[in-house]
Amino acid sequence: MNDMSRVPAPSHFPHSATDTQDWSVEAVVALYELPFNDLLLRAQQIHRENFPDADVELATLLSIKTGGCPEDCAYCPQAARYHTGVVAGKLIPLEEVVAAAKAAKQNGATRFCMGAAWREPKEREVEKVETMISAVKSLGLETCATLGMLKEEQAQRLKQAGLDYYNHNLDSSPDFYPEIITTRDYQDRLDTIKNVRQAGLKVCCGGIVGMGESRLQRAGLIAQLASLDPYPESVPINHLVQVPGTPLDGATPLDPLEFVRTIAVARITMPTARVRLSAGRQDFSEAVQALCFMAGANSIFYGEKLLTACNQEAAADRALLAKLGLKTCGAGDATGCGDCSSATHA
Ligand code: SAM
Ligand code: DTB
Ligand code: SF4
Repeated sequence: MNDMSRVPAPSHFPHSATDTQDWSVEAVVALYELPFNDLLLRAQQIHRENFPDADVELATLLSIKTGGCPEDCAYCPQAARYHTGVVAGKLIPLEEVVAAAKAAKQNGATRFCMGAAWREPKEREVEKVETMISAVKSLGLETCATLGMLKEEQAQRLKQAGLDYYNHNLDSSPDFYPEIITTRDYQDRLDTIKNVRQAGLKVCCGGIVGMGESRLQRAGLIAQLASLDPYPESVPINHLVQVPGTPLDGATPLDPLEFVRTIAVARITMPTARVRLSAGRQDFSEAVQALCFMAGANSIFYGEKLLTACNQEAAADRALLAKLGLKTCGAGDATGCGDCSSATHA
């Protein structure tokens, strides 16, 4: 049953990060429960008010340290304890990172995200990643890294090396989280996000849906993200990539329209964020992905590979964006897409 009285009127929605408000789980559920077209209309209105060009950001991922991770994230093919066929490697050489970043830029990506299968980086690892960040930044790409838990001092060092964004996901709602991960708790994640903010880095933080959580729990994730003060500049919404050998392989698939609703709710509650249609996108038809863009998604992971799993082919992405008449953020422009022209999200 729709109860519009629980949904803030459009004029009361926050329109910049300075307007960050506490989103109750109940208010987010009320958005989810709107008739589909009402939800999409509202999301698209808010999207256009904040992103008049409606451009799409292309972010390319590279795994700089694959597999062998001591954590027990039930979705993750890189956890050493699951037998997924992912071969554990060492931190890759700088030259490989630079070559991949050059190729990503050549293909039109504006953001380059380096991921490592660590619980947290050691000091000498931070040093090596600093060198990688500086090299990627000097190519004129926006830089992002996801290395696990981070102390404030480490975040400061990465910032000084040229890091723009740090990705650290909340992954799920606080109540569902213990069913997915037991080796670090929700507060550890919030602490890392705080450390990243304190260091002056921009935050990339989202989660995964399709892990068997309820709608209430999806709303719980979005309420947590939207109530971060300020909310993240980038919000990756991943659709579980089911990997044989992980405990979540075989989870009941999410209704694709529920995924579209999740994108719309993220857009409405975090109006100036780049909402990224992230991992697991290749499971959705072009029509569903088009609905995600209508719902306010304005970023994608772009390139044949995510970290270890396959992504939609870059050529297929270019064809889809062309078919939909969607522009991408300033390809080849060192300033990236100049997204979030609002002061706090610049
Ligand atoms: N090890 C670091 C950490 O966990 O913070 C960084 C890399 S980790 C792979 C980054 C994120 O990828 C996870 O938090 C999760 O949201 C996402 N992820 C990992 N495996 C996934 C899967 N099978 N499907 C969807 N998203 C996944
Ligand atoms: C995020 O939210 N999704 C990306 C990125 N941040 C690092 C990772 C997706 C991983 C999908 C499974 C794999 O490739 O191993
Ligand atoms: Fe390790 Fe990150 Fe995978 Fe968790 S998500 S097992 S911390 S690589």
